[in-house]
Amino acid sequence: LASTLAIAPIAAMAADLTIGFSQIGSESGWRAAETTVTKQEAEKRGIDLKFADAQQKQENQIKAIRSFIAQGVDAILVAPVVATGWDEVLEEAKDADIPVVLLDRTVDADKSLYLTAVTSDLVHEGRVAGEWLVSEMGDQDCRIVELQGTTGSSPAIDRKKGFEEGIAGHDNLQIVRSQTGDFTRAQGKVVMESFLKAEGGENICALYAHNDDMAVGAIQAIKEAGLKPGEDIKIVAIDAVPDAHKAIAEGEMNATIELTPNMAGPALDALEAYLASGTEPEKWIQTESKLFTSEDDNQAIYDMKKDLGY
Ligand code: GYE
Repeated sequence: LASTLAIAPIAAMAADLTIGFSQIGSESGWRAAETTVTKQEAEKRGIDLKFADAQQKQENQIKAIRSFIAQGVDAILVAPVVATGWDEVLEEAKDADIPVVLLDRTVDADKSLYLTAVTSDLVHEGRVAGEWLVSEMGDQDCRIVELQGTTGSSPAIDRKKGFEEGIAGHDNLQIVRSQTGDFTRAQGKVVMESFLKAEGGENICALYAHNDDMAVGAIQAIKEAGLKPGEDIKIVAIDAVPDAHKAIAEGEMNATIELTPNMAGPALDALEAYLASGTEPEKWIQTESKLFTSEDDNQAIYDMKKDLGY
Protein backbone atom coordinates (compact mmCIF):
# COMPACT_ATOMS: atom_id res chain seq x y z
CA LEU A 1 0.00 0.00 0.00
CA ALA A 2 2.78 2.43 0.93
CA SER A 3 4.46 2.01 -2.43
CA THR A 4 1.14 2.45 -4.25
CA LEU A 5 0.62 5.74 -2.45
CA ALA A 6 4.15 6.82 -3.21
CA ILE A 7 3.80 6.39 -6.95
CA ALA A 8 0.23 7.70 -7.14
CA PRO A 9 1.04 11.38 -7.83
CA ILE A 10 3.34 10.55 -10.76
CA ALA A 11 0.85 8.11 -12.23
CA ALA A 12 -1.91 10.69 -11.91
CA MET A 13 0.22 13.29 -13.69
CA ALA A 14 1.12 11.01 -16.58
CA ALA A 15 -2.51 10.05 -16.98
CA ASP A 16 -3.35 13.71 -17.45
CA LEU A 17 -0.84 14.33 -20.21
CA THR A 18 -1.97 14.99 -23.75
CA ILE A 19 0.77 14.79 -26.36
CA GLY A 20 0.51 15.48 -30.07
CA PHE A 21 2.57 13.36 -32.47
CA SER A 22 3.17 14.61 -36.00
CA GLN A 23 4.36 11.56 -37.92
CA ILE A 24 5.76 11.76 -41.46
CA GLY A 25 3.65 8.99 -42.97
CA SER A 26 4.32 5.30 -43.44
CA GLU A 27 6.89 5.24 -46.23
CA SER A 28 8.87 2.36 -44.70
CA GLY A 29 8.46 -0.72 -42.53
CA TRP A 30 10.67 0.96 -39.99
CA ARG A 31 8.37 3.98 -39.75
CA ALA A 32 5.25 1.85 -39.41
CA ALA A 33 6.99 0.10 -36.49
CA GLU A 34 7.91 3.45 -34.94
CA THR A 35 4.26 4.51 -35.08
CA THR A 36 3.14 1.27 -33.42
CA VAL A 37 5.76 1.55 -30.67
CA THR A 38 4.92 5.22 -30.03
CA LYS A 39 1.24 4.42 -29.57
CA GLN A 40 2.12 1.50 -27.26
CA GLU A 41 4.51 3.63 -25.18
CA ALA A 42 1.89 6.35 -24.77
CA GLU A 43 -0.79 3.86 -23.78
CA LYS A 44 1.50 2.16 -21.28
CA ARG A 45 2.04 5.51 -19.56
CA GLY A 46 -1.62 6.59 -19.68
CA ILE A 47 -0.80 9.43 -22.08
CA ASP A 48 -3.51 10.67 -24.43
CA LEU A 49 -1.66 10.64 -27.78
CA LYS A 50 -3.06 12.72 -30.62
CA PHE A 51 -1.70 11.18 -33.81
CA ALA A 52 -1.43 13.03 -37.13
CA ASP A 53 -0.13 11.38 -40.31
CA ALA A 54 1.36 14.02 -42.64
CA GLN A 55 1.37 11.86 -45.80
CA GLN A 56 4.98 12.85 -46.45
CA LYS A 57 4.23 16.60 -46.58
CA GLN A 58 5.92 19.21 -44.42
CA GLU A 59 2.96 21.59 -44.82
CA ASN A 60 0.69 18.94 -43.25
CA GLN A 61 3.15 18.61 -40.36
CA ILE A 62 3.15 22.36 -39.81
CA LYS A 63 -0.68 22.38 -39.84
CA ALA A 64 -0.79 19.50 -37.34
CA ILE A 65 1.66 21.24 -35.00
CA ARG A 66 -0.41 24.46 -35.18
CA SER A 67 -3.54 22.48 -34.36
CA PHE A 68 -1.79 20.81 -31.39
CA ILE A 69 -0.79 24.26 -30.14
CA ALA A 70 -4.37 25.52 -30.54
CA GLN A 71 -5.64 22.51 -28.56
CA GLY A 72 -3.21 23.33 -25.76
CA VAL A 73 -1.43 19.95 -25.67
CA ASP A 74 1.23 19.43 -22.99
CA ALA A 75 3.96 18.50 -25.47
CA ILE A 76 4.59 17.71 -29.12
CA LEU A 77 6.55 14.90 -30.78
CA VAL A 78 7.56 15.48 -34.38
CA ALA A 79 9.46 13.35 -36.88
CA PRO A 80 10.50 16.14 -39.29
CA VAL A 81 10.25 15.00 -42.92
CA VAL A 82 12.89 17.47 -44.15
CA ALA A 83 15.58 19.38 -42.26
CA THR A 84 14.75 23.00 -43.14
CA GLY A 85 11.74 25.28 -42.75
CA TRP A 86 10.80 24.67 -39.12
CA ASP A 87 11.81 27.92 -37.37
CA GLU A 88 8.46 29.68 -37.49
CA VAL A 89 6.27 26.85 -36.20
CA LEU A 90 8.82 25.88 -33.54
CA GLU A 91 8.83 29.54 -32.37
CA GLU A 92 5.05 29.34 -32.09
CA ALA A 93 5.27 26.23 -29.89
CA LYS A 94 7.94 27.90 -27.78
CA ASP A 95 5.81 31.04 -27.33
CA ALA A 96 2.95 28.80 -26.18
CA ASP A 97 5.34 27.09 -23.71
CA ILE A 98 4.85 23.70 -25.32
CA PRO A 99 8.01 21.57 -25.39
CA VAL A 100 8.80 19.86 -28.70
CA VAL A 101 10.82 16.65 -29.01
CA LEU A 102 12.25 15.62 -32.38
CA LEU A 103 12.04 11.95 -33.27
CA ASP A 104 14.48 10.09 -35.56
CA ARG A 105 15.41 13.07 -37.82
CA THR A 106 17.09 16.38 -37.04
CA VAL A 107 16.31 19.93 -38.17
CA ASP A 108 18.43 22.92 -39.20
CA ALA A 109 17.08 25.23 -36.52
CA ASP A 110 18.32 26.83 -33.33
CA LYS A 111 18.58 24.24 -30.56
CA SER A 112 16.65 26.47 -28.15
CA LEU A 113 13.56 25.82 -30.30
CA TYR A 114 13.19 22.22 -29.14
CA LEU A 115 13.66 20.33 -25.88
CA THR A 116 15.69 17.41 -27.23
CA ALA A 117 16.13 15.17 -30.27
CA VAL A 118 16.00 11.38 -30.03
CA THR A 119 17.91 10.08 -33.04
CA SER A 120 20.64 7.69 -34.06
CA ASP A 121 23.99 9.03 -35.25
CA LEU A 122 22.94 9.18 -38.90
CA VAL A 123 26.42 10.03 -40.23
CA HIS A 124 27.90 7.16 -38.25
CA GLU A 125 25.42 4.71 -39.81
CA GLY A 126 26.55 5.74 -43.29
CA ARG A 127 30.19 5.45 -42.26
CA VAL A 128 29.65 1.93 -40.89
CA ALA A 129 28.02 0.93 -44.20
CA GLY A 130 30.97 2.36 -46.16
CA GLU A 131 33.56 0.73 -43.93
CA TRP A 132 31.76 -2.59 -44.20
CA LEU A 133 32.00 -2.41 -48.01
CA VAL A 134 35.68 -1.42 -47.85
CA SER A 135 36.48 -4.50 -45.78
CA GLU A 136 34.33 -6.69 -48.01
CA MET A 137 35.99 -5.56 -51.27
CA GLY A 138 39.64 -5.34 -50.24
CA ASP A 139 41.61 -4.22 -53.34
CA GLN A 140 38.95 -5.20 -55.87
CA ASP A 141 37.46 -2.48 -58.04
CA CYS A 142 33.84 -1.80 -57.16
CA ARG A 143 31.31 0.42 -58.92
CA ILE A 144 28.66 1.39 -56.39
CA VAL A 145 25.11 2.63 -56.91
CA GLU A 146 23.40 4.56 -54.13
CA LEU A 147 19.69 4.86 -53.34
CA GLN A 148 19.21 8.00 -51.28
CA GLY A 149 16.41 8.67 -48.84
CA THR A 150 13.92 11.53 -49.12
CA THR A 151 15.59 14.60 -50.62
CA GLY A 152 16.33 17.22 -47.98
CA SER A 153 15.76 14.85 -45.04
CA SER A 154 18.50 14.66 -42.42
CA PRO A 155 18.99 10.88 -42.82
CA ALA A 156 19.47 11.25 -46.60
CA ILE A 157 22.00 14.05 -46.14
CA ASP A 158 23.86 12.42 -43.25
CA ARG A 159 23.86 8.82 -44.48
CA LYS A 160 25.30 9.99 -47.82
CA LYS A 161 27.99 12.01 -46.08
CA GLY A 162 28.88 9.17 -43.71
CA PHE A 163 29.17 6.58 -46.48
CA GLU A 164 31.43 8.88 -48.52
CA GLU A 165 33.62 9.26 -45.42
CA GLY A 166 33.63 5.49 -44.95
CA ILE A 167 34.97 4.77 -48.45
CA ALA A 168 37.25 7.83 -48.63
CA GLY A 169 40.81 7.01 -49.59
CA HIS A 170 39.83 3.75 -51.29
CA ASP A 171 39.96 4.73 -54.93
CA ASN A 172 38.97 1.21 -56.04
CA LEU A 173 35.47 2.02 -54.69
CA GLN A 174 33.49 4.54 -56.74
CA ILE A 175 29.90 5.74 -56.44
CA VAL A 176 28.82 5.75 -60.10
CA ARG A 177 25.11 6.60 -59.67
CA SER A 178 23.19 8.16 -56.80
CA GLN A 179 19.52 9.04 -56.80
CA THR A 180 16.62 9.30 -54.38
CA GLY A 181 14.23 6.39 -53.91
CA ASP A 182 12.29 8.34 -51.27
CA PHE A 183 12.76 5.60 -48.63
CA THR A 184 10.09 3.40 -50.29
CA ARG A 185 10.16 -0.11 -51.74
CA ALA A 186 8.33 0.98 -54.88
CA GLN A 187 10.79 3.76 -55.69
CA GLY A 188 13.76 1.62 -54.68
CA LYS A 189 12.72 -0.86 -57.34
CA VAL A 190 12.04 1.74 -60.05
CA VAL A 191 15.33 3.58 -59.50
CA MET A 192 17.35 0.34 -59.32
CA GLU A 193 15.83 -0.69 -62.65
CA SER A 194 17.07 2.56 -64.15
CA PHE A 195 20.56 2.03 -62.65
CA LEU A 196 20.72 -1.49 -64.10
CA LYS A 197 19.66 -0.23 -67.49
CA ALA A 198 22.04 2.71 -67.53
CA GLU A 199 25.12 0.87 -66.22
CA GLY A 200 24.51 -2.69 -67.33
CA GLY A 201 23.92 -5.02 -64.38
CA GLU A 202 27.30 -6.74 -64.63
CA ASN A 203 29.04 -3.37 -64.21
CA ILE A 204 27.46 -2.74 -60.81
CA CYS A 205 29.34 -4.32 -57.93
CA ALA A 206 27.43 -2.99 -54.93
CA LEU A 207 24.29 -1.18 -53.81
CA TYR A 208 24.19 1.14 -50.82
CA ALA A 209 20.58 2.01 -49.88
CA HIS A 210 19.75 4.58 -47.19
CA ASN A 211 17.09 2.22 -45.86
CA ASP A 212 16.12 -1.45 -46.07
CA ASP A 213 12.81 -0.88 -47.84
CA MET A 214 14.57 0.59 -50.88
CA ALA A 215 17.05 -2.33 -50.76
CA VAL A 216 14.18 -4.83 -50.72
CA GLY A 217 12.62 -3.11 -53.76
CA ALA A 218 16.01 -3.12 -55.49
CA ILE A 219 16.48 -6.85 -54.79
CA GLN A 220 13.34 -7.47 -56.82
CA ALA A 221 14.70 -5.37 -59.72
CA ILE A 222 18.05 -7.20 -59.60
CA LYS A 223 16.33 -10.61 -59.74
CA GLU A 224 14.13 -9.50 -62.62
CA ALA A 225 17.32 -8.46 -64.46
CA GLY A 226 18.54 -12.06 -64.10
CA LEU A 227 21.24 -11.30 -61.53
CA LYS A 228 21.78 -12.62 -58.02
CA PRO A 229 21.32 -9.99 -55.31
CA GLY A 230 23.83 -10.46 -52.50
CA GLU A 231 26.25 -12.23 -54.85
CA ASP A 232 26.47 -10.45 -58.20
CA ILE A 233 25.62 -7.21 -56.47
CA LYS A 234 26.51 -6.76 -52.79
CA ILE A 235 23.85 -4.93 -50.79
CA VAL A 236 24.22 -2.90 -47.62
CA ALA A 237 21.42 -0.79 -46.12
CA ILE A 238 20.11 0.62 -42.83
CA ASP A 239 17.21 -0.07 -40.37
CA ALA A 240 17.42 -3.85 -39.77
CA VAL A 241 13.70 -4.41 -40.39
CA PRO A 242 12.58 -8.06 -40.38
CA ASP A 243 12.58 -8.33 -44.19
CA ALA A 244 16.24 -7.29 -44.30
CA HIS A 245 17.16 -10.05 -41.82
CA LYS A 246 15.18 -12.45 -43.98
CA ALA A 247 16.98 -11.30 -47.15
CA ILE A 248 20.36 -11.71 -45.42
CA ALA A 249 19.35 -15.18 -44.18
CA GLU A 250 18.49 -16.08 -47.78
CA GLY A 251 21.80 -14.70 -49.10
CA GLU A 252 20.09 -11.92 -51.08
CA MET A 253 21.42 -9.06 -48.99
CA ASN A 254 24.72 -8.72 -47.11
CA ALA A 255 24.49 -6.21 -44.28
CA THR A 256 22.19 -3.80 -42.46
CA ILE A 257 22.61 -1.38 -39.58
CA GLU A 258 19.97 -1.48 -36.90
CA LEU A 259 17.86 1.54 -36.03
CA THR A 260 15.54 1.06 -33.07
CA PRO A 261 11.88 1.87 -33.75
CA ASN A 262 11.59 2.81 -30.07
CA MET A 263 12.36 6.52 -30.19
CA ALA A 264 9.24 7.27 -28.13
CA GLY A 265 10.44 5.49 -24.97
CA PRO A 266 13.40 7.82 -24.36
CA ALA A 267 11.41 10.81 -25.70
CA LEU A 268 8.51 10.29 -23.29
CA ASP A 269 10.90 9.60 -20.38
CA ALA A 270 12.52 12.97 -21.05
CA LEU A 271 9.18 14.74 -21.44
CA GLU A 272 7.67 13.25 -18.30
CA ALA A 273 10.71 14.29 -16.24
CA TYR A 274 10.68 17.77 -17.77
CA LEU A 275 6.97 18.33 -17.24
CA ALA A 276 7.01 16.92 -13.68
CA SER A 277 10.07 18.72 -12.35
CA GLY A 278 11.61 20.91 -15.03
CA THR A 279 14.56 18.53 -15.54
CA GLU A 280 16.24 19.53 -18.81
CA PRO A 281 17.39 16.56 -20.87
CA GLU A 282 20.54 16.55 -23.01
CA LYS A 283 19.91 18.18 -26.41
CA TRP A 284 20.61 14.88 -28.15
CA ILE A 285 19.49 11.48 -26.89
CA GLN A 286 21.40 9.08 -29.10
CA THR A 287 20.08 5.62 -29.92
CA GLU A 288 22.38 2.70 -30.73
CA SER A 289 23.47 1.57 -34.20
CA LYS A 290 24.46 -2.07 -34.67
CA LEU A 291 25.79 -3.79 -37.78
CA PHE A 292 24.26 -7.13 -38.80
CA THR A 293 25.85 -9.35 -41.45
CA SER A 294 25.54 -12.93 -42.65
CA GLU A 295 27.56 -13.91 -39.58
CA ASP A 296 24.50 -13.29 -37.40
CA ASP A 297 21.60 -15.69 -37.02
CA ASN A 298 19.29 -13.62 -39.21
CA GLN A 299 16.51 -16.20 -39.35
CA ALA A 300 16.25 -16.15 -35.54
CA ILE A 301 16.36 -12.36 -35.44
CA TYR A 302 13.67 -12.22 -38.12
CA ASP A 303 11.42 -14.53 -36.08
CA MET A 304 12.07 -12.57 -32.90
CA LYS A 305 11.32 -9.18 -34.50
CA LYS A 306 8.18 -10.56 -36.15
CA ASP A 307 6.99 -11.81 -32.76
CA LEU A 308 7.40 -8.29 -31.42
CA GLY A 309 4.76 -7.19 -33.91
CA TYR A 310 7.21 -5.43 -36.22
O1 GYE B 1 15.73 4.92 -41.62
C1 GYE B 1 13.72 5.16 -42.85
C2 GYE B 1 12.59 6.06 -42.64
O2 GYE B 1 14.11 8.95 -40.33
C3 GYE B 1 15.95 7.67 -39.70
O3 GYE B 1 13.13 7.24 -42.10
C4 GYE B 1 14.56 7.64 -40.23
C5 GYE B 1 14.39 6.96 -41.58
C6 GYE B 1 14.46 5.44 -41.58
O4 GYE B 1 11.61 6.08 -43.50
O5 GYE B 1 13.34 3.85 -43.07
